[in-house]
Amino acid sequence: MGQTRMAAEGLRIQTARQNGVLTWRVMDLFLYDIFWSHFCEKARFCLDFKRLPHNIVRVNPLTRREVTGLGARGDVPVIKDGDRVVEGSAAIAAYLEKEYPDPPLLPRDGAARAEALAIEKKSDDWLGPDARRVGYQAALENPALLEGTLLWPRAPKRWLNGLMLRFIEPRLRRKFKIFPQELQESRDRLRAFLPELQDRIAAKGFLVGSALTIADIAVVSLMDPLEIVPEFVRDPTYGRLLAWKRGLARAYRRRQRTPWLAGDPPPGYPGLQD
Ligand SMILES: N[C@@H](CCC(=O)N[C@@H](CS)C(=O)NCC(=O)O)C(=O)O
Repeated sequence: MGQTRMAAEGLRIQTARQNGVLTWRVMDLFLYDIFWSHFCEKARFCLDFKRLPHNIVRVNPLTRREVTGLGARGDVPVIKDGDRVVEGSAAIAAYLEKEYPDPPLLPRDGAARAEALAIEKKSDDWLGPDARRVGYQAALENPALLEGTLLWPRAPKRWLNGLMLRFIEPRLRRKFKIFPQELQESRDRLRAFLPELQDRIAAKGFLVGSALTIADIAVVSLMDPLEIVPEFVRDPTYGRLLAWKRGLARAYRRRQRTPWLAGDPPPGYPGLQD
């Protein structure tokens, strides 16, 4: 499918040649997004990889009314493509692959495809939530890391951060189960899974086969909160994996959290860098 796309004053038009017929289609693809969410980054990465022009709708993290208004549960990411609403990064990746197959997120070979999808699933089910849990724990211990996202970075609003933190901390802990036992389980799972991933990239620089797949997109995006967790980011055991993640993210021009390698916390969680 040959495609050319152009954007004019927010109206995006796609021409696609399918079966020799040139069709025009107004691109009204919307991503409902919270900019520091690593699951949203996974969806953004897929959209950008497929070079799909889209509009970003910023979701209020406290009310989520932009997504509940669509009939969605409230989690992000959500996309709306015409009148189709798709919730969750895995469903979004699968939808995009079906509707906009070129370039592909999945290998052609059946076994490799299954492998890539299995890594994506394990990353969605565990890596994403585990990295988020240990990431928020580090941030709650060092609230400066929350400035710019959940807390205000500048006075005078900044003076309300203590109050705001007292309001959001118990909610965050309940929502993402940031409690001692769950934290320990997350650390244990990460310590088992990260070396597995590290072994996989050794051969060809990608998790499956010799090209980027949804497995790489999921892992690179969902690992990102670990950049602010000293016990992972400063442990040389994971050095090769983190270097791979940073290199791939840079190659695809993804924003990443500032690694907290030494000294004071990096300013602003997630301290996103280009
Ligand atoms: N499995 C879902 C997970 C999405 C998810 O956990 N999203 C978080 C943001 S990172 C969310 O919206 N949580 C609800 C909330 O914080 O209220 C996916 O792959 O999209």
